[in-house]
Amino acid sequence: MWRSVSLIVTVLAILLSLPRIVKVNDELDNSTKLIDGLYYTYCNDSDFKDFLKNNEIFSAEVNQDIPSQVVIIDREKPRTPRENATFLMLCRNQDMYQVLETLQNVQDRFNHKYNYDYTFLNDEPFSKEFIYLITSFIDHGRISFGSIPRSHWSYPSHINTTKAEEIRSNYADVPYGDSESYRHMCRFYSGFFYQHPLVKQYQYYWRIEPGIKVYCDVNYDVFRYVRKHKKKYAFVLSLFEYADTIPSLWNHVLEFIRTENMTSAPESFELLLNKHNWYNLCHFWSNFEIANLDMFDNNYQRLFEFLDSKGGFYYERWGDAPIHSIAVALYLYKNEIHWFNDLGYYYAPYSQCPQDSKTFIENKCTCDPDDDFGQSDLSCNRYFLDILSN
Ligand SMILES: Nc1nc2c(ncn2[C@@H]2O[C@H](COP(=O)(O)OP(=O)(O)OP(=O)(O)O)[C@@H](O)[C@H]2O)c(=O)[nH]1
Ligand SMILES: *[C@@H]1O[C@H](CO)[C@@H](O)[C@H](O)[C@H]1NC(C)=O
Ligand SMILES: *[C@@H]1O[C@H](CO)[C@@H](O)[C@H](O)[C@H]1NC(C)=O
Ligand SMILES: *[C@@H]1O[C@H](CO)[C@@H](O)[C@H](O)[C@H]1NC(C)=O
Ligand SMILES: *[C@@H]1O[C@H](CO)[C@@H](O)[C@H](O)[C@H]1NC(C)=O
Ligand SMILES: *[C@@H]1O[C@H](CO)[C@@H](O)[C@H](O)[C@H]1NC(C)=O
Repeated sequence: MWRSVSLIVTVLAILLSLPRIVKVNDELDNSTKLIDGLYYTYCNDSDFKDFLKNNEIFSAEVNQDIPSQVVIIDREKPRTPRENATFLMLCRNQDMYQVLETLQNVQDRFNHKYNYDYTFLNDEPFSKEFIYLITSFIDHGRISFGSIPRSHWSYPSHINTTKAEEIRSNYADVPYGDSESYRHMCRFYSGFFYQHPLVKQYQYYWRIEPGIKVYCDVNYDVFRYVRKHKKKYAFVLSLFEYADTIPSLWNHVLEFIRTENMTSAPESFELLLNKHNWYNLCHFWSNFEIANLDMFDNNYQRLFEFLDSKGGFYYERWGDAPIHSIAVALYLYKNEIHWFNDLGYYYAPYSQCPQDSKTFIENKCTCDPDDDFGQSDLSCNRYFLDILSN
């Protein structure tokens, strides 16, 4: 008897803790409540504090298939017209102050003029402190916080975790080679981020990370640019992958191409080929991406699932950057790929600094043009641009 009561209580608790639309603020336009989650329209600091205090912003239950936390905060009403786009950042609660620094930079150089939304994802629920500080910092637009479903940040069932652990302990000489969470992160950014309900609210995203810098003013709407010019993937920096992280990747890609019965080489495929017709190790550096989520379509999904089934995210250390680059080379036309040459950008240890002095002065850049990684032999940009311009 007591056992069944406690079972019912447990089931009820689980049901109640699932995210669903909570009427926090009736003023919110119904049409903007597209997904299940906790919605709040910001009015002032004390009201916001009450909201955080009085609402269960995360459930204790970690759900396998849906996010256990979805919190959506609107800081602007009515919304000004803009592209269907968001900044996207994956980070941890303890990154909070570095996140603020990134936001200060992005707001100052670009977004105070355009008021694009921000979307934050985490493999754990965001803390109230994180949500409070970040929301207080961004005074326009929609700010979304969400956790990642467990199945999108864990081993798929075909992986032998003992074997994976053994491999990691012998991988320490490769950057992040011995890290388990880094592998989950790379797999998440390869095959899952675009399935997150918060990301699905949008058509375009600009990926940012804690610790990046934007070195120059961005005096035009980059999202408008990519839509108007039908760009699907835009980059700033590119480089060579560590061969040790992807020993079997290229073989699997070739096998995938055969199973897909692709008869002729895709137009952009040569971006990734060396003179022996093998992978040149070049990839777009994916900590910066401005892309159309349409590129993560059924073709992409088949590519990801095929590669995931080979186990290389765990038995090797495949990064999301080569995976995205392979998809770009397989599925996009050259004129859908864009290099933002006028952006100043830094992510440790490399930067892009505009070489054109007019751009540099007009956009108030603060980088040293001689530090531009695009000029280095370690960059693939010159090779890429040569191919993209033909
Ligand atoms: N929530 C969460 N975010 C993570 C975790 N590991 C990495 N990230 C985020 O994933 C992104 C990339 O992780 P980094 O550790 O910075 O990897 P990286 O230095 O960009 O990797 P490289 O570009 O290959 O040098 C960043 O936005 C991190 O904040 C994690 O365990 N949890
Ligand atoms: C929102 O939806 C509810 C119930 O579906 C309805 O009663 C209400 O009038 C709607 N509000 C607006 C602003 O459309
Ligand atoms: C904050 O907003 C709430 C709800 O609109 C209002 O009741 C309250 O008086 C406001 N508080 C302050 C300090 O402005
Ligand atoms: C998993 O890997 C370990 C270590 O390589 C091996 O001993 C074990 O037999 C494997 N298990 C299965 C089920 O294949
Ligand atoms: C933005 O794009 C997404 C994905 O295509 C779509 O579901 C959503 O309705 C769009 N939002 C607006 C406001 O047009
Ligand atoms: C490729 O061709 C083979 C043999 O004709 C066929 O069985 C298979 O379904 C095809 N694959 C795709 C993805 O079309």
